[in-house]
This record gives sequence, C-alpha cells and structure tokens, in this order.
Amino acid sequence: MRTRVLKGLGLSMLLAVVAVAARADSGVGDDRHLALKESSPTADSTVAVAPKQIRLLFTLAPKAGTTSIRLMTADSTLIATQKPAEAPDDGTVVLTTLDNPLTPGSYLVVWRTLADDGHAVSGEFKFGFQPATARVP
Ligand SMILES: [Cu+2]
Repeated sequence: MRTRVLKGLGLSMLLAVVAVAARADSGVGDDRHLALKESSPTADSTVAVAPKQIRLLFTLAPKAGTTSIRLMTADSTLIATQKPAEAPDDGTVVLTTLDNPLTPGSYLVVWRTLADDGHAVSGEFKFGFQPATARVP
C-alpha cells in the first residue's frame, strides 16, 4: 500500500518535471528568443500592389549575414531575389529585393536565421498578390 502511494507520487513528480521542461522549450513568452514579429507582405495577406521586397521584422537582431529568405510560387518554383541584408537603420529588419516584377499568384516565403546566441530559427508564411483591377467586386 505504502509503495503504491510512493510510486504514484513519483509518476506525478515526473510528469510535473516534463511539463515544466516542455514549457521552457516552447519559448512562448520568452523574449530572449528570436522570433519573427512581422513581415511585409504580411503573412496570409493578399496584396494589391506587387511587392518589390520581402521584409522580415524580428523580435531581436539576428546574427548579421546569417538570414536566408527564399521566395517561391505555390508550386515551389524559386523566384530570383537578391542576397538578404539587414536594414541599415535597424538590425531587427532583414530584407531581400526581388530581381523581377512579381506576377499575380500565391507565394511562399521560407526564412531561416541565427539568433545572436547561436540558435537557428526558421519559418515560412504565405501571401497572395492580386492586382486591384483583377479583383471581383
Ligand atoms: Cu536562443
């Protein structure tokens, strides 16, 4: 009887430790970890004017020169862009300029960067480009 109680207590303590570890790992609400804060175009938006650049705004400045930004069509065709660069006035902004005007369609942005503490962070988001004149009223 006594051992059973102790075993039960051991298991709940283990679960509590796992729960705390999982929470610490998620980084939610932890502003020491770099994350994507905003982007232009905005994730899941449809823009009426063709974007000339893809801009990423992070919660912290990534390590200079470590950010990659890949722009792809919905069928994963890579679109030519310049090497990403930090905005001259703001290290938390990394942008890339498109080589050619974007045609209407759905696009995927895939990014990857290194935080100052060496952690790799990556993500992706979609946006659409639909010229205003082509919109159904
Ligand atoms: Cu970190």
